[in-house]
Amino acid sequence: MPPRAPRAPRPELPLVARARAHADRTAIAAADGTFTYRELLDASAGVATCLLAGRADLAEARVAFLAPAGFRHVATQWGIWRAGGVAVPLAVSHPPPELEYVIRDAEAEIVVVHPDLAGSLEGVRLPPAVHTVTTHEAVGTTPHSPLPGVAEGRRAMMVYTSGTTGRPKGVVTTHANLAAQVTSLVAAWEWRADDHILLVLPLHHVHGIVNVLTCALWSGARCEMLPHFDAVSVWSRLAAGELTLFMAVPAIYTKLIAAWEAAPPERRREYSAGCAPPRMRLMVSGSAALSVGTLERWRDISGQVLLERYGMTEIGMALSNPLRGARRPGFVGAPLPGVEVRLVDDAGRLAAAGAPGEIEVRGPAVFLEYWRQSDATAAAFRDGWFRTGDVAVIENGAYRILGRRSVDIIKTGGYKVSALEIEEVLRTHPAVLECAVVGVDDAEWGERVCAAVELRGSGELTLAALQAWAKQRLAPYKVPRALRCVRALPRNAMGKVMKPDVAALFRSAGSA
Ligand code: MLC
Ligand code: AMP
Repeated sequence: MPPRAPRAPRPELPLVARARAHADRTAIAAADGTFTYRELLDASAGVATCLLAGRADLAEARVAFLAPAGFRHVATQWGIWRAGGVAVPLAVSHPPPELEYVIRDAEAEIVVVHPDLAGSLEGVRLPPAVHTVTTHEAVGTTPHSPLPGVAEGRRAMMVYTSGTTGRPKGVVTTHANLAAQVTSLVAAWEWRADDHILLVLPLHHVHGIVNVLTCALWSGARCEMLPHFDAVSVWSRLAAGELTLFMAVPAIYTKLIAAWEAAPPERRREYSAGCAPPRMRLMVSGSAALSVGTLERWRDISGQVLLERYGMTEIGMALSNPLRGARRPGFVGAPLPGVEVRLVDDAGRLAAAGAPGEIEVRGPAVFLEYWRQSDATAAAFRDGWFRTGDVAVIENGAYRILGRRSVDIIKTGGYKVSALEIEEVLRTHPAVLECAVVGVDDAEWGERVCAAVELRGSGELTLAALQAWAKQRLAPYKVPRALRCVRALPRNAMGKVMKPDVAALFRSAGSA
């Protein structure tokens, strides 16, 4: 019998292969303990074995998971990847209807849930075929090899994002997309194994998942996690003087500034000293526009000039101020390594020099597709370029974001929400005949979600009652923060609601 040809080596994900080189370094420090890369490799192999349940490969089955930031969250994410599945992170803050929507839309085959959050799933009507498992069972499974090889072109993750049409869409990224997003930032911001970052962002969006967690783990760095954002806890970790990196949305910097201002002088000195270079080497802001006032106040407090960058779920990060060299307040810098960016006019022609245009992005970091929405995917691209819907201008080589093409996209606290999606839910309230939701500029949150409502008959509605009702149905950051009950919404001659006039209702009367 002729000798058997040696088997081709199974492709191992670069993130996993790289972790082997850092086996004894600390990967995660969180409420559930401090863990090395070796422990992460072992635990994620256990998760993969559990999810596979005897199969050779999950073959891109979607695995939704609901776990607080911590070791088990990360071990589950890696375990899904190592088993050949698609990781669908669920938001710890979401009420049952939002969780159910994602689980059903993604057609998740398995839901992994942390026991502390099992209550959140109680109100979720899971399709009968869905199999649930706890993070503890999964992490505690004895790993057995071999795990499947996972080629880089395969689907890796689905993050849900709101758009101008319909309900949130699953943004599908491949392992190659994720690697491109990560390597671009690792190069631009010079991530290294002795970096130590504090994660305070939610783990159902790319800012937390890619820019903080995955960049850290790709680099052999230490990712320390807080279960949720709390300004005083963040300041005390900064004050300890151990961190080298910090990344957050502008609303978080605003809250940190307020907490610093509320602290006694001695504490303020400790807080500020903890941000001092060279140990703290980079503080980044993104996901929403950083006001020059916040940048300047942060510089006064911390001595750090925030690096502002621009990105999107579909593309990872596209534009960044430089790590070395001058950072221009009010600007988001230039294209990151491996990312092509252009500005185009309404007809899709390159914008004239100095003229505003829509940002379009191309490159290996750009997502594969919206899950099961081929029309929306096709509409999102023009000649191979992804259309972001954001408008910018280039001045002296740096991009400045001017706004968005659609009034129906709101950014609040760094979260993107769709006015239309909120309106659709509000219309199901028994007292609401018609409504219009707008984002109103706000110094603390960037924009606040505000709702103008035409009531049915002689009904009454208070903001508190609407909020209590909406919280059961919508993510907390989609719940309206101000309400105006009007006899008739402002409409044009065609009967279309005029959103700028709706927003004016809130500006003129203050918020409440
Ligand atoms: C909360 N509150 C709000 C609000 N969110 N009020 C107005 N607008 C909002 N958006 C109120 C609550 O009702 C509550 O009020 C109080 O604030 C505290 O609520 P909380 O839920 O405890 O808030 P907190 O945990 O402090 O949340 C704030 C935050 C959070 C800034 C930490 O919003 C956050 O984590 N944002 C980051 C989102 C993110 O990661 N985006 C990246 C997407 S990816 P009361 O009266 O009840 O006390 C992306 C691509 C890219 O954008 O480029 O990165
Ligand atoms: P998301 O769809 O949640 O990924 O959010 C992406 C959107 O956030 C972008 O399309 C922009 O509108 C916005 N965004 C991200 N970074 C910035 C920034 N630095 N300045 C202004 N807007 C930003």
